[in-house]
Amino acid sequence: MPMLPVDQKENDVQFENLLVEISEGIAQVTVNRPKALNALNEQTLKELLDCFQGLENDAAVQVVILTGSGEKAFVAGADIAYMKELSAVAARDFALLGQQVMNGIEQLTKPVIAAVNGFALGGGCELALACDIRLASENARFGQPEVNLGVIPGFAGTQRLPRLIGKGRAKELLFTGDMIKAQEAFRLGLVNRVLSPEELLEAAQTMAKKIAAKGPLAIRLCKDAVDNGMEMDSLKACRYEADQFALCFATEDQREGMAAFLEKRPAEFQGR
Ligand code: DAK
Repeated sequence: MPMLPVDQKENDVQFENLLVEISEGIAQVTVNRPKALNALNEQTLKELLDCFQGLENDAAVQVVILTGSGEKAFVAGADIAYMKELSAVAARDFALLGQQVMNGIEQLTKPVIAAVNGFALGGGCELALACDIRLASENARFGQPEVNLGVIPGFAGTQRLPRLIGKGRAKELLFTGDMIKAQEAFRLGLVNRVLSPEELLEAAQTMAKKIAAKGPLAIRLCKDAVDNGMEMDSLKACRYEADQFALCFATEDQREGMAAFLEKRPAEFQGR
């Protein structure tokens, strides 16, 4: 990870198309290409890959918030100007890079909250889908408009969207390319909550702080149990959960959490 410190804040990291601020265990990553409504070109995807690898390795980071800069867009998609002239081979490389980014976010051992502050279209919707939790501002708009451009989603939207909202609803969005409002996304289960634009980041920070106060190893194992368990049949998934549950008993945090409850005091988790 290019750990180039920016002027004032010690823990912040500098990229061309991302803003990264780290404070009190919470990293806020902002995709910052407002001129192109934060569309994802190759450079931005590479930076996201580097950034999330760095956050994975940074023990001080417990929760990540992902958002877009400006008031208009979270991420308006993969960069159409960049993609227009791609050869089939380059398109495959681009799709693989994008999938690496999305998989890296999904498999991060720390929770990632998407704070969707405007357009989340195509690759932008797929980026939000790779996050663990989605909060949306009232002006957020979601859609998979790839078919309007003569292509299909390339960053696993055909896979994550049906897993999240069901096959029929996902196919409607994927086949029509329709853009839906935040409230409709909420109704479909695509987002967890809808907030006013002014409240969005504050709500994401509040949620992140609440999660960061828990045992980080328990959160990590919980995320792992949900994500991996969802890909197994139910019997195997329950056994997998039992194994992850057992692993908690190898941690100091489990002893601390239970002792704190019995001693009627707040737990002080150390992530060990
Ligand atoms: N890419 C590049 N530039 C974009 C962009 C995008 N996705 N979206 C917006 N922009 C740029 C616009 O071109 C415009 O630039 P200038 O003309 O000012 O230079 C600027 O952002 C402002 O946009 P508008 O002027 O269009 O703003 P409006 O408010 O009028 O409209 C909009 C906002 C979000 C409704 C509109 O910009 C729009 O429809 N944008 C495109 C949305 C879209 O179709 N997104 C999906 C992109 S396709 C794959 C890999 C990946 C993918 C597929 C396959 N493989 C390799 C297999 C993923 C594909 C996608 O994500």
